[in-house]
Amino acid sequence: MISAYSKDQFTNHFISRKTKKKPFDDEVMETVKEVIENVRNRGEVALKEYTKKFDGGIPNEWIVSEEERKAAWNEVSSDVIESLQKAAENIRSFHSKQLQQTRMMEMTEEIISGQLFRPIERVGVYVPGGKAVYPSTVLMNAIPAVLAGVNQIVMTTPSRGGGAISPILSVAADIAGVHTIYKMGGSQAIAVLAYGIDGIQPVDKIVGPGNAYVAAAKSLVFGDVGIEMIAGPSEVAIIADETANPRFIAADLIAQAEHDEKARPFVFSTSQRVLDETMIEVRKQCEVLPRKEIAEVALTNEGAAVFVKTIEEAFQLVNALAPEHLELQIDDALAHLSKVKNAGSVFIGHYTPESVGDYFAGPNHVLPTSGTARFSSGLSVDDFIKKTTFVYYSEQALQHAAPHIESIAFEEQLEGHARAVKVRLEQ
Ligand code: HSO
Ligand code: ZN
Repeated sequence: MISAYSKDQFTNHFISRKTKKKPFDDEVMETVKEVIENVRNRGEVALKEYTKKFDGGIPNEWIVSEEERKAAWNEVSSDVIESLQKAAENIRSFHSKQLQQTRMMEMTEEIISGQLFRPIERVGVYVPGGKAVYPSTVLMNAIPAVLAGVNQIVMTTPSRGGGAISPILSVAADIAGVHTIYKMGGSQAIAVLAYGIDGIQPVDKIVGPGNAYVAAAKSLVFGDVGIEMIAGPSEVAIIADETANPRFIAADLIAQAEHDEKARPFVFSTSQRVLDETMIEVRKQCEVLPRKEIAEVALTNEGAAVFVKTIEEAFQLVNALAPEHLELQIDDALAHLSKVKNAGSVFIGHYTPESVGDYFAGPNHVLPTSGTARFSSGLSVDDFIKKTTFVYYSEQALQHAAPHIESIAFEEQLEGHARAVKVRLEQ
């Protein structure tokens, strides 16, 4: 079901930037442009029209009430609540170590310089509410914002036909520490987060996943607000050697493939036997998978199995691919970690499936996709922090620096810059 690719075929098909697909097409972009302009110009009236059309009904209030948030807890089983709380603890613990204090770079009598760390004031977390309802995504997006000290964290998710939102998303929002929840979805919700409407203030940064319409909307409002990234289809690259268990590899490829039809499951192995047995296992395990239809499409259309001569060759390919998730199902896996140059998150050894990280271990599951791990990182506390630099010079320090500042200023033909120094020293 998964196609075999040679090293070169894989490179041409999956790594070459020329063959890379866009995350949304022009038609989606045109529709979304119109939605955003309408919400921007006509406010709540337009929001109501689109909500009726796309969510199937208009809620009485845009904001989820305290009573509704309390009631949601009775609709979720206590086991699930306990699991979400444990996961939240791990995510909190991992991310709290990312926090940084205001930093001094230089501190003498004459010169002080450093960096101030300040949280973003208002953050909006978009959470899909249709086919995919992921409370784990609420935790992953909101907890780092809470830890960063963001003053107002709002979450928005579509109502179900104008009624309540998904109760488990509401419970996850409570566990994470989300302040306000809106019952709005789609590109119209992104427009409201970016520009506000009467009674709803705009935010400074929007994070969270969504379909092509939400992704297009985020890319359009970027600049007026911050966004964390535009996520493409989810990927896993598994490096497997002779010691790998084909049942484990198959299970992890399928876990990736069940996300959606465009998800990309890749395996690179130094053992043809492991690859062959993995293919048999994939078929077998797919048979009894509830989301079999989706997984099969992804495995068949997007998947790849690549035979490599050495583990080094596998790392070369993977570093060029820069996958969102990388699994090392190899002997003494930890010793190979230093070979990873480009990857969103790495899962080390035979007993660390990606699911550990998707839900529980603590690292974030919002990760760079489509090769963007070459230059960017997964969501972290840093995404909710601004770093403001500061500098202090005494009169004496300015005197010492003056000739250098002046000479560069003259070279740039910015006489005014030189004078701003001179005027102070002439007194
Ligand atoms: N694998 C997804 C995250 C996720 N998995 C959510 C299950 N729920 C992207 O990293
Ligand atoms: Zn997942």
